This record gives sequence, C-alpha cells and structure tokens, in this order.
Amino acid sequence: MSGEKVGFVTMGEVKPKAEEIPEMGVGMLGYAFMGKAHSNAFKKISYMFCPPPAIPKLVAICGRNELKVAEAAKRYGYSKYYTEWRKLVNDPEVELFDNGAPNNLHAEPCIEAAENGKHILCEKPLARTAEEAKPMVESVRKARVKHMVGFNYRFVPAMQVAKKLIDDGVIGRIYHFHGRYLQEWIMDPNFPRVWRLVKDSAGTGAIGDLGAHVVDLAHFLVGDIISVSALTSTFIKERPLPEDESKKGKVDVDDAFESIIEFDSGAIGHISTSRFCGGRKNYQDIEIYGEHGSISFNLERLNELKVHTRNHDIKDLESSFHETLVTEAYHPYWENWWPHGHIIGWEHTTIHEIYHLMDAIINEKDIQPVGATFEDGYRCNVVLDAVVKSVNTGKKIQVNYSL
Ligand code: SOE
Repeated sequence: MSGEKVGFVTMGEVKPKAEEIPEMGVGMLGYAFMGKAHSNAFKKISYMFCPPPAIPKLVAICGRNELKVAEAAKRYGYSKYYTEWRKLVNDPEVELFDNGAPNNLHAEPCIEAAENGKHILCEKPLARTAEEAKPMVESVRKARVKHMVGFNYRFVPAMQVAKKLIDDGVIGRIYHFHGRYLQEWIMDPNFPRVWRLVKDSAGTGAIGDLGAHVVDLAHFLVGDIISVSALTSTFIKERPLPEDESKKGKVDVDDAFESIIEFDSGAIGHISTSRFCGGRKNYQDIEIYGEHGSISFNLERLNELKVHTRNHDIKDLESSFHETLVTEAYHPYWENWWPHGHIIGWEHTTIHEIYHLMDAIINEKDIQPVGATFEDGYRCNVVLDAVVKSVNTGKKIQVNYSL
C-alpha cells in the first residue's frame, strides 16, 4: 500500500491509535451510474466502517468526455482525471482498478491493469461473451492480484441470511429456483438507443444486464446450472440516436428473455428479465422452494426476507411465510450502520461489496464464497452464452463451464 499512513482515533480515545490504517489508491473507469455509486462507496467506507481495512485514496477517475469527467473528479474528490483508460491503468498510484465502463471496455483495461499488478473490481457482466471473459481470468490468475465482479446483490444482508439458511440445511433439498428481474425504463419508444441497447457495446440486452445478476444469484444460492431453454423478444426495434435524436438506429439486443433452467442438484426453475414490465422499477424477485422451507426476497424491499419453514411443532407457523426484517446488529454488515429497523438501501450493496474486496486485499482473505471472482464472472458468461445459443437454435442447451 502507499507510504502515507493515517492515524485512526477510535470512539472515546483522545490520541491516534497505535496501529495505523493504510491508504489504498483507487482508479475509477467511468463516471456515470457505477462511477457515482462506487465513488460514494469508497468515500463512505473511510468513515462508516470503523476501522476500515484501508482508507481509499481517490487517485483518478477516467471518462471519454473531458468536461464531464473533470466535473466528476471535482464532485467526488479524485486528485486527477484522465480521458484515456491506458493512463489510468498505468498510473503507479492506482492500487485498485475499478472498471465501471460499458461492457465492451471490460476486457482490455482489466487485462492491462492486471499486467500492471492492480487489484481489480469489474462491473457485471464480466464480458460480452465467455470467450471474451477467458483471457481476463487468465490475466488476473497470472498476476496473482485480487479480482472481483460487481455482483452487488450478493451483499444485501437479507441475501446472505438466505444463503445461510440454505447452507445450514433449514431449507433442505431445493426443488425450485424462480428468479425474475423486471424494470420498465425503456418502455417509451422515444427513449434513446443508449449503450445498453447496442450489441457492440453491451453484448446482449436484458440477458447480460439483468440476467447476469439472476444467474449469479442462482449460482450463489443453488449451484451449477446444467441446461437452459430460452426465448427473447425485442419489442421496440429502433430508437432515436443519443447523439442525434432526429435520427433512428436499430436495436440489435433483446428487451426481455424468458428461460427454463435445470440445476446439477436436481432443482429446476426459471429465470426471466425484462425492461418492459410497467410498474416494476428495480424488481428483482428471488424465490427458493425446498424440502423443509421456502425463501422469498424482493430487491424493492431489500431489508425484508420472507421465510416459510415446515416441521414446526407450532402448526400456525406452518401457515405461510413469515417476514423477517434483516436489520439486527448480528446481521451481516449491520454493526456499521444503525439501530435495528433503521433500514438501509440500494447504495449499501455497493458499499458492502467494496468493503469486502478491500478487506480481502489488505488482510489477504479469499473473495469467495461471499464475493464473485473473475472465475464466477466467467461461469455467469457461460450460462448467458447458453441462453443466447438456445434462443438462436430453439433448442435446450447443455451448460459447460470448463475454462
Ligand atoms: C439496468 O438499468 C441496471 O442499471 C443494471 O445495469 C444494474 O446492474 C442493476 O443493478 C440496476 O439496473
């Protein structure tokens, strides 16, 4: 870590603590949604996690539009800004490279950052295809740096409680996984053809953008997927161009997909995502049905977990689902936040995931099983490729994770 040390005064002490907290130089690629969310996370960790594993030092932020990236640097407190990503990943002060760029800019910058010995957080999906993800995995393995993919929904406290219930056998053998991720943001035909709607920059549409999250949670909670059968639709086939809304361009990615999946464990289920579900804002709905119990979670009410357990000697408890508010001090990450019932929000998922990565870097811990490594990102891309292949062939596709 960088030479500068920061004394840390804990509650009630008047002099800096004997041990000091190292700084960690951060380089951020992207200043839009993920640039904002991750910059917020880095800043909050420095004072909300007491003590933090390291104090993030916002070295540089990078983006193509100089005016906007300079404004972002000032707004978030980065010392420098770049308009070329190569300068960012070669900056000696950058120890942790955070790639929040569009999907077509995941592979090259991450590979060069790994070659330069940077630890890496890359937004999901890891790449546009498994083929593109492969060299990313090889580069971080060769560089022996810490690497994580921004599957932030693993870091919802309720999601980690769900995983513990499954791992502890409370749910028992899993029969069904039902994963839906529904939004409505592009139902207006006049919404412009932004990068998430263009195959060259995104790879796929709802499949890779929203489906990636659900596939990763299926891996995280249930395990390997052995087959996929899927279909998609593009409901609006052309849209105004962002750079000139008087002109229109073809939408060459999916607006939604529906799929049926089989797990190696014998569980079966479905995964569906859409950007055309009116009334659904960020509606990620995960349901798991097992031998001894069931779990139901919805991201729009992310502090709550609905649990149904069987084998109760209190017959009434078997009647339906019981709603748990996951905000107790003993729940994951809650020692850093508020008294129970004082709920947290979406931004905390990115704060928790970045804390997890920084802790793994400073204290030489494994990213897995809680966090997703580039290997997990690759495995997600393999399933997404199977979805695309099933759509294109009309067949059920067997999943092969081999790297
Ligand atoms: C799509 O609108 C999106 O921003 C995804 O790209 C994110 O991964 C998801 O967390 C929220 O919705």
